[in-house]
Amino acid sequence: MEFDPKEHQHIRYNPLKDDWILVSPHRMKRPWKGQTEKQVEENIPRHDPKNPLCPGATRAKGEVNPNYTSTFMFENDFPALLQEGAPAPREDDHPLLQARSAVGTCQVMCFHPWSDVTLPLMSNAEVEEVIRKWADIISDLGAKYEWVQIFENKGAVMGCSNPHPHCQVWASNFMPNEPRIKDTNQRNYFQKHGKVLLVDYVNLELERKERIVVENSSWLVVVPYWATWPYETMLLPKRHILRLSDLTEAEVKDLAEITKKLLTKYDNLFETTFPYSMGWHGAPTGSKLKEDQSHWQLHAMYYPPLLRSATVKKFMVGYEMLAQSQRDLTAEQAAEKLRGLSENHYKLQQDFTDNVS
Ligand code: H2U
Repeated sequence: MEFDPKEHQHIRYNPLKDDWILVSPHRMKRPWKGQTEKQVEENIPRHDPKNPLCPGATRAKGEVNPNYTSTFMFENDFPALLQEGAPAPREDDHPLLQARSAVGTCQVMCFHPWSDVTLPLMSNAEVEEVIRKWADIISDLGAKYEWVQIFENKGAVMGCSNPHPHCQVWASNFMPNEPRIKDTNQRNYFQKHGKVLLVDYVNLELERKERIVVENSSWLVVVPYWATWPYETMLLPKRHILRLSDLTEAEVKDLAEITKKLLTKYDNLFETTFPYSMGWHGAPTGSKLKEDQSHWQLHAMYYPPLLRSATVKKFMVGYEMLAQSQRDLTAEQAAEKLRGLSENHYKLQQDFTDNVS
C-alpha cells in the first residue's frame, strides 16, 4: 500500500518549536457526543455605557475613557506584570529552585469605538489604523522591553471577557517560552544553512501551493505543515522582515487587506464570529535591538479551537497534554476548505439579502 497523507496516520515535525504532532486523518468521521459550546451572542449593542472598553465609559478603577473615535490604548487595570514596585526574588542556591525578577507592563488596545464590529467587518482604513498602532507599540515598548507580545483573544470560548473588539499587549523584561524556543530554532537553522527558516518556508509553500489559504503581493497565509489546531493558520510577509515596526506603508495596506480576507473566511466557515487566539512574533527587542537578529522572520499565528461546527471544538487534553498534539484533519485539507470559502462576509451578504427582499 502507498502512503497517502489524507488517509494514513503519521507524525509531522515543527522546525520552529522542535516538536512533533500526530496526524490521524482516518479518524475524521468519528461521532461526537461530548461537550458543545453555546452559540455566540450576536446581539451586541453598538455602545454600552456600562462596558468599560467603550468610549466615555468608566473603567473598574474609576478612570474614564475618552470619547475615542479610532483605536484606543490604556494600561490594564489588572496587570499580570507591573513596571515597578515588586522586589526581585531571593536567590536560592539550589539549581532546582530557580526564580528571576519579572518586570513589565500590560496594556489593552481597543480596535474601534463600536462594540458590534470585529476586524473583518471593519473598513480597510480602520484595520490599517490598528496595524499602524501595533507597529508603534513594538517601537515604543520595544525600546525598553526584551519581548512585546501583542495578542488577541477572541470569543468567550477562548476566555475573552469582553465582546468589544480589542487586543492586549504584555511587554516583559524576559523572553517568554514560545518566542524563546522559536529564537533558538531559527538561530540554529540560520547557523546550519546560512538562511532564514521562515523565509525558506514561505518560498517552499509558494512553490508547493498545497497549504495556501490566501495571498497578496506582500503577504501569505498558510495552514502550516505542522499545524496543531484544526484551522490554525500562519500569516507571513513574502520578504524578510524582522518586526511590525519595519513594515512599509504598502505592506500595512496589504496586511489590512489579507487580514480581512482571512478573518472573513474564518467567520464564513461555520457562519459564526470565529473564536481564536492570535498573536505576533517578531525579532526580540530591548537589549536585543543591538544584536544581529537576522535569523528571525516576522509572523502571526491564529489558533482557533473550533473543529466541526460553531459549537464543537477541539480539546487539547489527554494525549495532547501528556504526550503530544494530535489532529484528524490534515493541514492540506484545512487549507483547501478555507481557500474555497467566500471572501464576502456572510453577515454582509445577509444584510444585503434582507435589504433587497
Ligand atoms: P480580555 O477579555 O481579552 O481578557 O481583555 C479584557 C482586558 O481588559 C482584561 O485583561 C481589562 C481586563 O483586565 N480590563 C481593564 O483593564 N479595566 C476594566 O475596567 C475592565 C477590563
